[in-house]
Order: sequence, then structure tokens, then C-alpha cells
Amino acid sequence: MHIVQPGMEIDVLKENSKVANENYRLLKEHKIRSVDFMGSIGAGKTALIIKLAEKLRAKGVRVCAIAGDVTGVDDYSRFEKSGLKAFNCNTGHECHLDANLVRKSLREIDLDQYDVVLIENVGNLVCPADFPLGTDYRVVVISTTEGDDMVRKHHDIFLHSDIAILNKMDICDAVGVDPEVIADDYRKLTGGLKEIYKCSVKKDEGLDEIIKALNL
Ligand SMILES: Nc1nc2c(ncn2[C@@H]2O[C@H](COP(=O)(O)OP(=O)(O)O)[C@@H](O)[C@H]2O)c(=O)[nH]1
Ligand SMILES: [Mg+2]
Repeated sequence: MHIVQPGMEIDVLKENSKVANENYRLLKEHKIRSVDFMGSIGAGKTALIIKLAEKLRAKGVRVCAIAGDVTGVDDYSRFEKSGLKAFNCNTGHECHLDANLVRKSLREIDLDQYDVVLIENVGNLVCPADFPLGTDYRVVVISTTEGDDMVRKHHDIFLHSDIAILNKMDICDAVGVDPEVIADDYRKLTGGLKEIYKCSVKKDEGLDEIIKALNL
């Protein structure tokens, strides 16, 4: 039985924030740029990271990935198979990575060997929002296959992210989704200040703009 005591939730978030700051400092000491990719299951996070890493490696950037999943080695294996050095990070039961789990993964990595660490969070549009990991950027990835209401239904994760990406633009028509509805919702949510990045990992469209936005 779980007994949740008053104030406990706050303490968990405070502790996470402290460790996230330590992660950030550690990454900066090693001059590493880092990104946390959040988003639903199937949005295309693994595919996107693989493609971004390919492009970065072609420019001579040394990249590795942390594969965050509840269990198993599926994404870790996909990264490794693509030629991207990866570190597996299973949460066991939790629906999100936290700064402590990432700290453990960072201890496995020879940080002097890399310029960029790309972290795939557990597929979920709710829980990861509350748990910054200490990365330079937090990104939320959604796809056209999720329908046109994701921004309206999940304000928190969009507000907690630095940039938002709408993937699978190649199949908008097939799934009957108007990407402009999503783009408009995001514009409204961010007070007209930000645009969602549209891309198709499959067609390799819109990815250079994302690399630029993330200073990679
Ligand atoms: N049509 C299309 N499919 C994509 C695209 N990006 C990813 N996928 C497919 O969507 C599925 C889920 O992708 P995955 O990277 O595993 O999503 P994740 O769960 O967010 O990591 C896979 O079958 C991918 O091949 C895209 O831009 N267009
Ligand atoms: Mg994945």
C-alpha cells in the first residue's frame, strides 16, 4: 500500500530539480549539448533521434543516446543497429525518466567522448512534463496520427517544452488531420510567440530546421 503524505509530491519534484541542476552542470563541464525528447508512444521519437544523429555524425559531431523505456531494449537496440552509441535506461514501473535515472546513465558514459547526448523519454504526454532532466532543451514530439487535439488536451507538456514538433506530415491526408489546426492551437497556447516545427522523419523533411532550433 502507498501512503502519500502531505507535501511529499513537492519534495519529489524539489529533489528532481536539484539532481537535474547537477546533471546540467556535469554536462556543461564536459561541454556537452543535450536534449530530452518527450512525446507519446509511436510519435516517432526513436526514428527522429536516429535521423538527427545520422545528420550530426555526418557533420563530425560525436553523438550518443539514452534510451528511456519502462522495460526492454527495443529502442536501445534500434539506436545501436543504426550506428548510434546508446545507453539503456529502464524505469521499471515509472511512466517517465527522472533526473536521478539520467544521472545513473551519465555515470556509464565516457562524457569526454561526446559533444551531444540525445535522451528519449518514456512514451507519455503527461508525466515527463514535471521532471526536467537537466538538458539544454526539452522537446515534445507529436504526430499527425494522434489526431488534431493533442495541444488542446495536453497543455502542460507543451508549456514545459522549449520546442514542439509535429511529425508524420507525410500522412496527414491519409489520417484526415489538418496540421494547421494543430499549428494554430500551439500558436494560441504560446501567446502567438512560438510555431510548431512540422516534419516527416520518413521523408527527411524539416529536420535541418530542428537541428538549428536545438543548436546542435
Ligand atoms: N509515415 C511515417 N511514419 C513514421 C514517421 N516517423 C516515424 N514513423 C513510424 O512510426 C512508428 C513509431 O515510430 P517510433 O520512432 O518507434 O516512435 P516512438 O514510440 O515515439 O519512439 C514506426 O513504425 C516508424 O517507422 C514519419 O515521419 N512518417
Ligand atoms: Mg521509441
